[in-house]
Amino acid sequence: MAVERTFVAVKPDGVERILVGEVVGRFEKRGLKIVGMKFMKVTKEMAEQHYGEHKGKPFYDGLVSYITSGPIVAMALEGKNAVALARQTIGATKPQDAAPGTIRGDLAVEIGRNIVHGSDSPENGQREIGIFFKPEELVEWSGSLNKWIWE
Ligand code: D4T
Repeated sequence: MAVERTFVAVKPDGVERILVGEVVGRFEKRGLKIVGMKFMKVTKEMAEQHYGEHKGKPFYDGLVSYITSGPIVAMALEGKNAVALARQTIGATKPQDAAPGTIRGDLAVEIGRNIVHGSDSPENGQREIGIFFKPEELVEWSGSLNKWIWE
């Protein structure tokens, strides 16, 4: 399995609810390596680029105003199968369908307040990291625990 990168963000509701540490900790403990992280406001232009595939859908305007309503924590995470592992840790989009033990299954109620975002493919991971990070903001480092996490 190839090493992948995925874009994960703690959305404004997660920040407002003081869940940053809880959410970031779950990815760290899962074994995903942080290679980029910043606390930031999302501009309307970034939101429109990020959620371009949803333009025209009934929830689009609400989605853009929600993601731009307050600060987020943007992360680039790296690991074998990082996209699928992060999505599994996050849980189903609709919190009522998300399994207990997942972030949304444990902490969220509404689809429009679902705490966290994770890329849905390695291609989108690269694309979304490119929207939120400049290349020099990404850090290459070899975690000393990697040999205990990856075979
Ligand atoms: P994100 O992108 O936030 O990780 O969500 P998912 O990958 O799990 O889900 P998605 O792309 O289908 O939806 C993006 C975003 O839109 C919100 N949404 C979605 C909503 O408010 N109402 C809806 O009916 C749907 C389908 C939630 C996540």
